[in-house]
Amino acid sequence: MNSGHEIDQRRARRLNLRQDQKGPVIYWMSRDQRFQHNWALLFACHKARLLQQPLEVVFTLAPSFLGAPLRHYDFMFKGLAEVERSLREAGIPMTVLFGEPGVTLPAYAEERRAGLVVSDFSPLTLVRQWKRNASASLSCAIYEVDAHNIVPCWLASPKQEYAARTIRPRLDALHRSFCTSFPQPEASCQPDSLNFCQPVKWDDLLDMLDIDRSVMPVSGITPGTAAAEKRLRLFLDKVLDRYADKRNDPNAEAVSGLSPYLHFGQLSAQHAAYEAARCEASRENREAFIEELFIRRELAENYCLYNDKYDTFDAIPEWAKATLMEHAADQRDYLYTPEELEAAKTHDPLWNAAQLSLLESGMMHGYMRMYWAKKILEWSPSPAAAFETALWLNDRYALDGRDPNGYAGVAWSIGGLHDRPWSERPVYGKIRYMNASGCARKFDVNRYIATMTSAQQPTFF
Ligand code: FO1
Repeated sequence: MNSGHEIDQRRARRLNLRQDQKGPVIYWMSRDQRFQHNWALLFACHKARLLQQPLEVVFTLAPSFLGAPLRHYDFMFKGLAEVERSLREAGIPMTVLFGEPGVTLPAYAEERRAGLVVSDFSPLTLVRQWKRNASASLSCAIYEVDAHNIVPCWLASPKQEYAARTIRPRLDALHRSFCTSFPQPEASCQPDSLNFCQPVKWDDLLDMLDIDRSVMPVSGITPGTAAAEKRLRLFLDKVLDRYADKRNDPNAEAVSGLSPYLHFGQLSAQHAAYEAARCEASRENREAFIEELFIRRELAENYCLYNDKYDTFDAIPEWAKATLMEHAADQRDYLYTPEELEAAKTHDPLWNAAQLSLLESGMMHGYMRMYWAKKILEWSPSPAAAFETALWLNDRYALDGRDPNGYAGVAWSIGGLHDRPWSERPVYGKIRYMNASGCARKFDVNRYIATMTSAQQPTFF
């Protein structure tokens, strides 16, 4: 790297025991879909320099991905096309392989006689399966670099943590040495021209996917790293100074709006935290934002890494399972099917408004997500069904769906994950309770309902 930054070797770990060989270096991009502020790409550049070999980036596009509909691929492809342009400007070719990643990646590495492969980190079961399959059949070394978290997930803790208060000291202890600025990615042994590397045909790839095309792209947010940077700047300069006391008011728009960019890796959480620590806002506001962006988010990663049932009711703490099962037969005042909930057709206008914002914008205010999920617990036939329905709706419509934050969020709301027992009541047992009058004490619920149900926001039904 040109700025003397050495990469902290603790960010990388080996996924097989093979040695680096003389051959091209491949960065197998998946989670961190960006050119700047990407430790996996920087590690690959570092290896390419050491081996004096060319570097290339590969994205393996699976025919489908955990039920993601058109909305998510539209956002992801627009971001990836921007990455392709940035890489091309740096003389780094990008290739997209269509098919089962655990098969297409090793086959391509073989064909290219790759010297080594660098992958980025994801705790999700499906992606870990891809990597297990790829690592087993690769004849070269493969590394995994945590480019998504400030503190590498496996370093933060060797086990599932109980709550924010148990992981916070571990993260705080490592924060200073890991939350640094980034060097510029640089590949010094590239071919003179990239004419051999055809531009990716994104539209053709979109047509090849086996996906649900009824969940349409959203219009209110622009995909890609450039838009993410703009949003981050606007948030730090104009919004953060009222974050601490307004972040639980859905009408105040005092949230970062960065979660889709963070989910697709179009923005680095470390870069956001590094800039937040240096902006004008008060210490209280900066710390409140870092708590969400760093502690809460990396606690969610820890949950998914060490609890392989993370997307099921079984993953929740034993005390919560016991209390919910004790109240499983309690009278439910209202019962709705997943389809009725999807259509925002309940008796509760506040809940309907939250669901409409999910349908319409692909986003839901953090405070409303808790209320929204807890009412699904209240209005579903069983806690396990509620867990499933909440994840199904979140992953189908939320731009940041299929993400550790989402799995931990539903498990917190419905299953008391990372929370504690509260006073016992019907249906919830000792799970923390929320209701509309509690919301009304915090913000103007009628204004929120009016905004989300206003005529200019056409509904899907
Ligand atoms: N990552 C990939 O490497 N290949 C894919 O085909 C792919 C599809 C995809 C669809 C929706 C979505 O929300 C994420 C998707 N991802 C894909 C990227 C994704 O961010 C991560 O790989 C996983 O979230 C693992 O954390």
